[in-house]
Amino acid sequence: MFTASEVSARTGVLAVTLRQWERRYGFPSPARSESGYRLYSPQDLARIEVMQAFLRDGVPAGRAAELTVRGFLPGEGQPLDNPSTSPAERERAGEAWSGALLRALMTPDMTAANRILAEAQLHLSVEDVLLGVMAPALVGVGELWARGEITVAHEHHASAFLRGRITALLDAEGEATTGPLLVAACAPGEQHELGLLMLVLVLRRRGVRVTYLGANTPLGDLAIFARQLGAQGILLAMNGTWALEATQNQWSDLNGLELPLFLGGGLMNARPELAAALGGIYAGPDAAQATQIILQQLSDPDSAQPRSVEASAVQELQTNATQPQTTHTKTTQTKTTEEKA
Ligand code: B12
Repeated sequence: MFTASEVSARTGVLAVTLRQWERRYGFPSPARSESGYRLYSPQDLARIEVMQAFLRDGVPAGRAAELTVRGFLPGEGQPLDNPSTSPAERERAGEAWSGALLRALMTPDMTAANRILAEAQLHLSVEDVLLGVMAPALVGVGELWARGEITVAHEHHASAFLRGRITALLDAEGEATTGPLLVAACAPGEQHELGLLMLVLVLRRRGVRVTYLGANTPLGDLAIFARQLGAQGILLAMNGTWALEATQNQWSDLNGLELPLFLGGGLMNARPELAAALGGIYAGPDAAQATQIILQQLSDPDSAQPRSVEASAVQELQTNATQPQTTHTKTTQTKTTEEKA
């Protein structure tokens, strides 16, 4: 067995880094001496060297730890996560896991849901798991709910489970210490946060520092926070017309920030022109494309769409938004025909 300083001397990894990996990734998992000191086994030592090799290859720390813990070696292709696997094959695999995940969530059988996600994570990149497995399962949940085939309880349970899995991946990824700094929030009145969380994770994996605030964020408070942090940009999620009026009313609270304001989410995907009408930048339909657009914009600010102060698109949508919304707060049994429309 080796003490932390012996491991440091052999591998060059500082004791403080070893403790950080242990805390963040659950690896290495040293035994303890009688007096409480960490003792590393030869296997721990070997894994630390594998982790270092992944890091030298440019693999982000969270992913490197994930691969190391699963017993992969640098350069060793995984069945579906290597360049020789076609996007179509990865898509088909994602669809199969996504269907299985949806069934498990609706049963509900959380042991199966965990197993399916673990398998998917073993074979697909984190991005493919988020966008090809979890996101379609969530869309499936929404369709079942809208057709009155599942209860609000089923939807809440599935959302809470997936939120937990995404935040676990975020924790495992850890925070970069360099790189552009962004603040991410849901617009005022917006409760849908899972898509934005996915984007935060994808961006962090590209070395962007993103501070995540959460659902329903007043824009004035967001501005104060972004200024205090010295952020270089803001991500704002808007998924439905329910968030539009408050966002437009509070938009002037962002005046003077002089930062790119990236907009996305379901509403923006349906009406991309609203982003410029509000005064922001539409950053793309999903987390993968948004990441590219955001990185491009941060490195070349002139590439942004021109900002416009035309509010007519927003006003027109607000007028149409007065029609009744379906509600997740009613059970399937009590939904009226009008609400389902
Ligand atoms: C889970 C869920 C909820 C949960 C959210 C829990 C949570 N913690 O997030 C709760 C219960 C709160 C909820 C509430 C409501 N919901 Co809901 N909900 C859903 C559901 C099932 C999943 C949402 C989701 O996570 N989707 C998956 C993610 C991955 O997709 P995404 O959000 O589009 O994100 C991607 C991109 O848009 C982009 N992106 C996302 N954010 C951002 C931000 C930026 C800056 C950028 C660049 C990109 C970006 O990247 C993401 C990843 O690729 C959807 C079904 C669906 N089709 O999505 C319905 C759905 C969105 N809800 C719906 C409705 C109607 C509602 C309610 C109005 C019901 C009600 N009256 O109570 C409320 C509105 C609450 C509010 N004020 O926000 C409808 C919306 C229909 C419409 N007209 O738009 C849907 C589509 C269900 C349906 N089929 O009818 N909901």
